[in-house]
Amino acid sequence: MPSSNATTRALPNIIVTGTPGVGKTSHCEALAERSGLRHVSVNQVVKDKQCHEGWDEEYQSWVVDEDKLLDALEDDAKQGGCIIDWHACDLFPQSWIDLVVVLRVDSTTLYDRLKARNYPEVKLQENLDSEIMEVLLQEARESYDEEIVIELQSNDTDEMESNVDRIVGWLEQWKKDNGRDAA
Ligand code: DAT
Repeated sequence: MPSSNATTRALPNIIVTGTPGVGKTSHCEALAERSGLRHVSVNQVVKDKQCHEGWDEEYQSWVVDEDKLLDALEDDAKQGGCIIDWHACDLFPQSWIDLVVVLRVDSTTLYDRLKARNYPEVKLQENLDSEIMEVLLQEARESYDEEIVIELQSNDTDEMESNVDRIVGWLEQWKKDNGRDAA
């Protein structure tokens, strides 16, 4: 796994991204518990800090105001140690980010997960298409250096555990590379 270059951050920032339902929240929570990094749920920030232009009835989601969102996240990102949980990644400045994890899942599993969430049909179908077309993976590869983008499968708990192990291993290496492993 890649490690990043010198930075002023005491700890790295990691994005965990992917189509809704791939397992971002589950991974971020497990990773936060293991690593001590902060889980930054962008959904929650959008709601709490009102970084939106209203509610989209058809999609049943907020229409995000990206400028407001970036302002709301900037201090945390500068400090470092954030695990950013969001179904997009191209809006974050490259300089903020040390690792981009793109989670992937088989379509049948994704269908079951989104169905269980009672997603509206139009939203369910769009998300399935997006996963099949690798939209988030492409977005990540176009927005960041390819060495910091990793694709991980998230079909079952074994995969999730090994993903979290791998990211924790990357974090330990980052601390060594950036002289933050003293303490
Ligand atoms: P997201 O935050 O990407 O929308 P989530 O973490 O809320 O996804 O997960 C959606 C559902 O799928 C939830 O019930 C947990 C389950 N899930 C996700 N990833 C999984 C995995 N690797 N193994 C088992 N269950 C998983």
